[in-house]
Amino acid sequence: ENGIQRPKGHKVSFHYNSHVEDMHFGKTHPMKPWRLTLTKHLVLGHGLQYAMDTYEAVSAGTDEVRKFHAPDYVDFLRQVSPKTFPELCKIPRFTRAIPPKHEGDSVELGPYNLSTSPGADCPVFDGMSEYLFLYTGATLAATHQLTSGACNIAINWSGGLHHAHKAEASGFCYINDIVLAILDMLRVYARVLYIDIDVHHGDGVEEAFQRQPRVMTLSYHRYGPYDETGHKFFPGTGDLEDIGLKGTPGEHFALNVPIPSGIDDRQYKFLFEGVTGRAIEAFNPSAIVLQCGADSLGGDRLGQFNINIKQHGECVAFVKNQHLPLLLLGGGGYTARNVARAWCHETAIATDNKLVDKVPYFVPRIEAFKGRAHGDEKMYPSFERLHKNECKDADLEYMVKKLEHD
Ligand code: TV1
Ligand code: CA
Ligand code: ZN
Repeated sequence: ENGIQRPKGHKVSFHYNSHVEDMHFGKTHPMKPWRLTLTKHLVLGHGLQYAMDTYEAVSAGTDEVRKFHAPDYVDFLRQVSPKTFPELCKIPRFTRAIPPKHEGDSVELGPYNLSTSPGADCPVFDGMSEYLFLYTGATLAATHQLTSGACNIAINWSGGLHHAHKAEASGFCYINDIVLAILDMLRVYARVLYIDIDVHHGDGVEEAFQRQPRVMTLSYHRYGPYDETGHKFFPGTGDLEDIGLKGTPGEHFALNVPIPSGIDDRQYKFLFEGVTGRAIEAFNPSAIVLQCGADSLGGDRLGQFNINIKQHGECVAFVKNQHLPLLLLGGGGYTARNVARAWCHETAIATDNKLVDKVPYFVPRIEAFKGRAHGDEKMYPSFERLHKNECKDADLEYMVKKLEHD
């Protein structure tokens, strides 16, 4: 008996297709779809499927993806594979989309910022097309459950790919499932608030709605020089001054919270609850989309924050407590065991369940999960590399004041 129960007073739907787990971006690429296998096994191991309606996702249709993306880009993504890539690159309609070469570029770029070079952020890999349309299909199915009133919270941990542009892949993201979801939600809801706790700036979503007062985008992210070399942390946008496109109705409907490396639980809570609370008060959204990128956790392979699963989950709980239709999406997260722990913990939060410290059922292939499932302060033993910049309370206070003023 694990005590898992259906939530009282609201319904949760969970959207997934195991086929996404089999994908490989490349040997050394940080994005590992098998983190979703770990997440699924933890969710099932705890019995959380009994607390929600679970749905097997089907692929998004070409027309659905074209609601945001350029028709030629969608055609390219439909057909692309390592085998077809060289031939597709020769078709004039697609050749036009090859970005100009910059000096010192280490990878050879093809159309739409896609590449078959080993170090590419957006590689062309086997099964890629199926993968893209599947994670998008899962997000759209989750969205439909919400907009039809079939549930109050819908979850797709395989979605949340916030960097993709209209006709360009960027930062491991090819199809912007978030933009597609919000566009669909706008048919039903007057105002949609998008919140992004991935360690990277949610630039693709912000850009798509920068002229739009019915969508407020709010991203919390690492911002500033990456290290001593002066390179900026990806994608380099999301300054405090960036508040939506000036001179359009969308001005003041984007919010950005740039954060130095090393921010801890207490500081993040102060920022997140202060700013998010004020944004909700001012914007009065009809529904919320929360991108739960887990690369904001301490110990992440790419991230530079120092927050625990406990605080990451408290962000989800805070947003859930607004009692608005809520779409929960994944995103980044590059230390797979922590990603799975966080998203399983957050599935429990969405369904009003508390997890026990041991996975109650035998779960194959996750024998490595000997530790606690969540909330373990001692989970990240070494933070040396995280404290290159100090995160000062005074700076954070200034930021909240500034955002309140705007
Ligand atoms: C192949 C193999 C690709 C090893 C990419 C880290 C790799 C990175 C790799 C990597 C890596 C980035 C840049 C590149 C600016 C670009 C899902 C021209 C060890 C939502 C995307 C980060 C984050 C992109 C996505 C970033 C998300 N960081 N090893 N690439 N240069 N790209 O800096 O927000 O989490 O790192
Ligand atoms: Ca973010
Ligand atoms: Zn990220």
